[in-house]
Amino acid sequence: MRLTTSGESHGKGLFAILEGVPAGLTLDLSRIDGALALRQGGYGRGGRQKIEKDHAEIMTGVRNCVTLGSPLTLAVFNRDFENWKPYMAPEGCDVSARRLTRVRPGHADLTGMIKFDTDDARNVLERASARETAARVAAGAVCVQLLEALGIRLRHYVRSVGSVADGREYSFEALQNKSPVLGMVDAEKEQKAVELIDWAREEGDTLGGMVELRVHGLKRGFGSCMTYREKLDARLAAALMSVQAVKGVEVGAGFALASLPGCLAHDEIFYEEGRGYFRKSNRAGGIEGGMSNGEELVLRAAMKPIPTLMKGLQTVDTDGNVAARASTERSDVCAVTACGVVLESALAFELACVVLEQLGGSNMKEIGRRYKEMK
Ligand code: EPS
Repeated sequence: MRLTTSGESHGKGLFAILEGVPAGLTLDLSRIDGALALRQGGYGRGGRQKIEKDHAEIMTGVRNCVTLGSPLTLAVFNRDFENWKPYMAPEGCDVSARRLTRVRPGHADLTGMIKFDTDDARNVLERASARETAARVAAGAVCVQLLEALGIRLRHYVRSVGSVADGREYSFEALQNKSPVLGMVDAEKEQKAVELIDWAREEGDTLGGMVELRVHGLKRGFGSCMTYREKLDARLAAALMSVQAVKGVEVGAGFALASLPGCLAHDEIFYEEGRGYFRKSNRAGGIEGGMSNGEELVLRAAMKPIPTLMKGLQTVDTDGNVAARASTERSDVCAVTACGVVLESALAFELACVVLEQLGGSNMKEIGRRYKEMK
């Protein structure tokens, strides 16, 4: 499969073209808008989400809710474009208004201005904005349904917000009970996280956090140890790192493994007649030698705090190169809950790519048959 997204944060909309979706996949279209609504949610979001009510219009590739095998085009139109038309319209607009020159540390503003040779960071930030993730979530919701048709299910939850961390381990089933407020499982921790977000809002500050993602039902043997490009962990990590504001990814016990002796770091192998090979632990996060080993996939991604702080960090105004406070209009205080939805979408797309590359096939029937035949 191949996914291209396009669109600016305050332009006409965000668009996704998803090529290579097999024919014969029945889609529940309401689940696409459901995922978009979840992406807009989470305690700590800013003013933009009050303006938008994201809806994906399916322009191509689907007939009577079933995929045709042709490229899917999904369009999420920006309601806010009405307000931004005078400054964003492709057909002509006032580019001297809404300039951004007090560049934000942590954002694409400064490097983007130099790289793309512009004296207005607006030309860069419009695309660098996490608003782009609406298109990725729309496409991801298709990929989630493709994987589910094979019996592969994804779930995620928020493990930490700022310094409030939930260190417990949860079964895949337990993740069903995460809270709609922040997407955490532990209610007490979530309450503390909500209080921390309230504090950050008052301070004009922002908060990041950690998301854990799980994949249940993936058979062994996806990815390959034979070439570095095919390694499943490398591909999935790259997919998660591609999400705006993500600065770290780990697989299984990840960074903690570096400080453990080998006897505590690996998952010993057992065999029982009828049950086959099994493990009593999953520190590898379901991936050994760059291949799925049949255990649940466990990945974590760390999101940095959003770089638009209402209190404005120290920076330079590129008009005259004088010291200034970084630009602010409105911002999310914390978007870790939304980031979780985006991460799951990015994971679903990349995993669906891996699965389809390995199984081959043009329609869901033959792909389903081949997946069933795998051990
Ligand atoms: C976002 C929309 C944006 C930001 C945020 C995510 O809308 P606006 O710029 O109009 O407020 O709220 O994007 C950023 C964090 C960013 O740095 O650009 C969205 O829909 O997710």
